[in-house]
Amino acid sequence: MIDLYFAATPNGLKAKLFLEEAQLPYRIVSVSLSKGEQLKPEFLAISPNNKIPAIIDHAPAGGSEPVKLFESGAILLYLAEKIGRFIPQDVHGRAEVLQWLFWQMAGLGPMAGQIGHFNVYAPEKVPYAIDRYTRETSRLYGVLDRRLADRPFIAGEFSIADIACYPWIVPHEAHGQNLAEFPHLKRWFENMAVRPATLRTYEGVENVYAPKQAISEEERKILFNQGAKVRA
Ligand SMILES: N[C@@H](CCC(=O)N[C@@H](CS)C(=O)NCC(=O)O)C(=O)O
Repeated sequence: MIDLYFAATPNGLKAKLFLEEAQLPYRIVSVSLSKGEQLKPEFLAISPNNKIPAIIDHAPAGGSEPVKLFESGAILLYLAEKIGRFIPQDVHGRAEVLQWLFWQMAGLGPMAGQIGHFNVYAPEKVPYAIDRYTRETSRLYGVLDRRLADRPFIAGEFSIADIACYPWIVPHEAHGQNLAEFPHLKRWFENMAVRPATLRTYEGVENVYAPKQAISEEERKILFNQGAKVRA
């Protein structure tokens, strides 16, 4: 059994999408980010970076003690290796997947996250930041579009690279991107969207960049005003 510490954000959805694709038994432990549950000592013991997703694998290979893991890329790689799926075994195929997984973790996620923040959550419009992150996100969408021009999935076969990227393309409108400008990416995105595991993952999930009600000052402090000191 795997415990998934989860909130329905792109990074949280990556881990859920993997578990649905793999059909591994898991249970969701909801972490309310706006209430600051990610800052509680019991969560920090699993995820010292105070961010979701995190997992506890209660049945790791070799029957050892439970494994605790944070960082969505590490989680995807760990789980793919655990079940021997969604990452090829051969050296070339594996290298392809790794580079695109790390590209998502270090590029697409952080940059798209910033433009989502400045477009939706920032208390005032900051034109320089909006311009910089819109352009960089657009560049990254372009990289992915070219990559997908001659293959159905990012690393050839379906892999954790696709699982990592998909939840970060879902909020393309909040990123200020028009998928019609990225035809190969659009085709991949539409194919990914109708996979049974994707449908199960996103069932009942609200758009994280369209909060039903504006966030309160207290929530804003918890989410966007953290410093080096952890306040539980
Ligand atoms: N690099 C991390 C980023 C995780 C992340 O940014 N999680 C956000 C939600 S998408 C979070 O937990 N934010 C809560 C906070 O910053 O307090 C990963 O990929 O797991």
